[in-house]
Amino acid sequence: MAATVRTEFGTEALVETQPIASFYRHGWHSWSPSGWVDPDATVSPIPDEGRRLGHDDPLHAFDTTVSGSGVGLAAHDDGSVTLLGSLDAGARVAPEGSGLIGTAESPVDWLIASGGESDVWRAYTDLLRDRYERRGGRPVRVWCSWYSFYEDVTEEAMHRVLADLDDLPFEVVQVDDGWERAIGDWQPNAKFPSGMAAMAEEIRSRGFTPGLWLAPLIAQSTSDLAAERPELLLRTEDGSPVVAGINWGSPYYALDPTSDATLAFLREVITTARGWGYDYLKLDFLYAAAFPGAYTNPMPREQAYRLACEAIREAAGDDCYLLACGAPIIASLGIFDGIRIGPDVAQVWEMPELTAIGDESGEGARNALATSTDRLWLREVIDVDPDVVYFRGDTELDERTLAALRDLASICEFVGVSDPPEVLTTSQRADLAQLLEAASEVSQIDRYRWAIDGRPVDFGWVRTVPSPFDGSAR
Ligand code: 9PG
Repeated sequence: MAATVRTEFGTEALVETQPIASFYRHGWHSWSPSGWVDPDATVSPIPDEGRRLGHDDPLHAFDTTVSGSGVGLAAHDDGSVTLLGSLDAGARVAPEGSGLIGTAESPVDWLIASGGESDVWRAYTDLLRDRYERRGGRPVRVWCSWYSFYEDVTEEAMHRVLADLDDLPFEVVQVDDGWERAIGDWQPNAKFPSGMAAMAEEIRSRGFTPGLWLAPLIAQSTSDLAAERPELLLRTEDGSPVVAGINWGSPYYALDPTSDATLAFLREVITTARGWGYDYLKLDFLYAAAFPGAYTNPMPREQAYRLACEAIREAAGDDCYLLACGAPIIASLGIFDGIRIGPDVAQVWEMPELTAIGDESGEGARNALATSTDRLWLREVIDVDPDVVYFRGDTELDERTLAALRDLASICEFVGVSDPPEVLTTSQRADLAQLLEAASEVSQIDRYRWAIDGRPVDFGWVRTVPSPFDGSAR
C-alpha cells in the first residue's frame, strides 16, 4: 500500500494527526540517539559539558521534551504512521499534542506522508534520492586501526598489521586517529617517521586502498593551528572561540566554515592527504562546523556546514571515498559516500559512567546497535557505517551481541574490523574472511526484523535489555 503524501514549503509545517503512541526522534549527527520514544517523556540534559557538547544539536542540549533533526514520525494505535520530514538541511521535528510540528532556520521543502511505516520511509527516501546524488553504493570492507591501537598507533604497528592481514579480503586499510601532530596540525607525528606518503605506499603495495582519518573542521585548543591561525576559528558573539567538545585532554574549537581562509585551509589539508596517496578519508567530528556562531559570512548553520563539506569534496575529487563521522545527517547527503549512523561500538555493552549520566551517544555496543538499527532507512540514500564488528575473543560482548554486529554489517554492506590480526585464532580468521566475502541477499520484514539469505534476524531485543535509559528519552 502506498503512503498518502503531500509537500509544503516554508520555515514551519504543522500536521494534525491522531494521538501519538510513540515518536521517532532522529538524532542530529552520527552519534546522536535515534529511535522510538514516548512522545511525552521528560528529557534530562546531560550534566557533563564535554559529553553534552558532542551528543546532539547544541541548540537543543537543554530541552526537557523530545524532538528530532530533519525528520520525525508519529506511530498511532491503529498501526499507521505519520512522517514529517524536511528535504533540506536545518530542520527540526517535534510531537505536539496529537500532531507534529516542523521548524527550520530558513524555508525548506517538507514531506508529509501517512500510511504504513515502510511506505512512509520509502516516500521520504525516494524524494531525498531525487534531490541528492547517491554516492558510494558498493560494499565497503575496511580494516581500521582505532580499536587495535587507539591513539598509540605507529608506523611499525601498521607494518605488522599489514603483514598479518596477509590475504584477508579487505579493500581498505585505514589509519585512524593517532598519526597526526595534533587535532588541527595535519602532519605526521614522531610515530610515523617515514611520513604518510610512505605509509600509503606500503598499504597499496600490500594490495589495499590507503585510508586516513582526519577531523578537518576542528582544532584542539593546544594545536599550532589554534595559536597561529586564529582567523580560522569560529567565534561566539563576544569573540571567544566556539568550543565544540572536550577530548584529547583539552577543549576543541570549531572552524568557521564560511570564511575563505578556512575553505582554503580545508582544500590544502585534503589535497595534501590525497597527494600522499589516500583514496579513502574518514572525516570525523564534522558536526562542529554546524555549531552556532558569528560566521564571517552569515548563513543558516547547516548551509555553512555544507559549504565547507563541498570544498572538501571538490578538493578530494569524485574518485575519493569520503566517510563522514560525527556528521549532521541530512546536511551531509549528496556530498559524502558514506556516513556513520551510530556511536562507537567499543568492546563493552555499555560504559557505566556514561549510562549513569544518560549519555546514549557514548560508546558501547548497546548505544551503537540501538541507534544504528533505527537508522537503516538511510541505506537508500547513502552508504551507512554501523562501526566495527569484533572477531577477537577478548571483548566483554556476549555471542548474541557479536552476532547482531555481524548481521548489521551484512545489512549495511559495510564491514569494518579493527582487531589486531595477530590475535585472531585460525577459526576467528576464517569467520572474518567469510563475512568479508559474503554477498548476502538482504530484505527488511518489519521495524527490527530482517532476513539475510533467508535467515531471520531480529534486533528488537537490543532495546529490551534492562538499562536506565528505558522508558525515558534524552
Ligand atoms: C578517534 C575516534 C574514532 C571513532 C570515532 C570517534 O565524545 N567523544 O569524546 C568522542 C570521542 C571519540 C569518538 C566519539 C566521541 O570516536 O567515532 O571511530 O575514529 O573518534 O578519536
